[in-house]
Amino acid sequence: MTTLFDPIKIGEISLNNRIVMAPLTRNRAIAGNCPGPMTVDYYRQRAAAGLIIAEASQISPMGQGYLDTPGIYSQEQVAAWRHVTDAVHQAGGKIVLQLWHVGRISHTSLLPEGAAPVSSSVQPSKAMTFTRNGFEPVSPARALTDEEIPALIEDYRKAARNALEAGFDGVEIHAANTYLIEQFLRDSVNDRTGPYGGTVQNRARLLLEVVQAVTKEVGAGRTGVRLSPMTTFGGSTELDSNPQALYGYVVEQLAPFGLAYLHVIEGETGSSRQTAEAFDYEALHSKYPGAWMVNNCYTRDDALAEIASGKADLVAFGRPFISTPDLVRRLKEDLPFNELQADKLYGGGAEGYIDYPVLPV
Ligand code: 8OZ
Repeated sequence: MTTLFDPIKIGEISLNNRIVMAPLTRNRAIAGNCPGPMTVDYYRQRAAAGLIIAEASQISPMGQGYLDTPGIYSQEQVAAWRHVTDAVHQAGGKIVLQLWHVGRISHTSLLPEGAAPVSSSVQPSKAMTFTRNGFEPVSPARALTDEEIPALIEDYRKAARNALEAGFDGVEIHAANTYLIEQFLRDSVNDRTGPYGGTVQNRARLLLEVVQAVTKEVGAGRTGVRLSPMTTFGGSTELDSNPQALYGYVVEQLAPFGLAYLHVIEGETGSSRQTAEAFDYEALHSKYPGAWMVNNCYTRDDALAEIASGKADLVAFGRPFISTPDLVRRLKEDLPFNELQADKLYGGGAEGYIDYPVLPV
């Protein structure tokens, strides 16, 4: 019987176990939106994960939506990330980078020359973002024109190339959690006409063109995709009118690429796998033959059962990995996790970042 602790090869990437560190925004980038020395320690401490998905990193200055998040568009950033990937590899781990464009979840104060955020439409978002002035409502967005889409896809391609140059084992395309690609997927946000709006096929076009460009650049076996069919972030983004049909189509279209993995956040990100409106994740999985990663509030027991039953190939843990650098050992030996310092999640220094204790050997 397969367990959480067994190795697995996903695409071109060989993992020591099926425990994944989820991508986690920590807002500790330094000048130039580069990961700094503390970030090297943070990921090195967690390198026993089968796979680390490094935090969402903007593919361009316009892709940023929160203060002090790292980027993957400049050579300075590539050089800074190299220290992270070297540290993780020296510690025996594997690490991919999450490619991020926030779309409308941004604020003019974070964007070049105070530009308005871009999205599929001008539909307002109720989301808040974190800026130099604390939490603020996001700024009104403008709709990208169809003519601007090739340059956007090119930004994803270049970011993927940069990630591989920085030593990452691959990339994850962030198509979840209310950000730009999801703003094209869902009819609650996307009211466009033309090739990127209207039908499910048209709304999925941006994601599939990004996947095409990125897989061509770095190989499908080094590319993952993340989806969150039922996430609303407390209602800040409405669900699609028919999530099962939308995400069913998306997964069917992703299947032939032969990706390293598909990463599915079940339910409401960070709070519960149960949602008021039901979603059939097994039906979604039945359309997808490749490695299937599940995420969202999994306990040890849940994760062990999920792998043993074959319902998933990989289980991602978020907050437990923040508080407990030696999470793999604690899962293996069934030892309790450290307590999370929730007030230290976003921004700040070493405290609540690289000072969580590990058990003595
Ligand atoms: C929390 C705070 C800021 C960003 C996500 C990238 O939810 C994020 C994020 C999470 O995917």
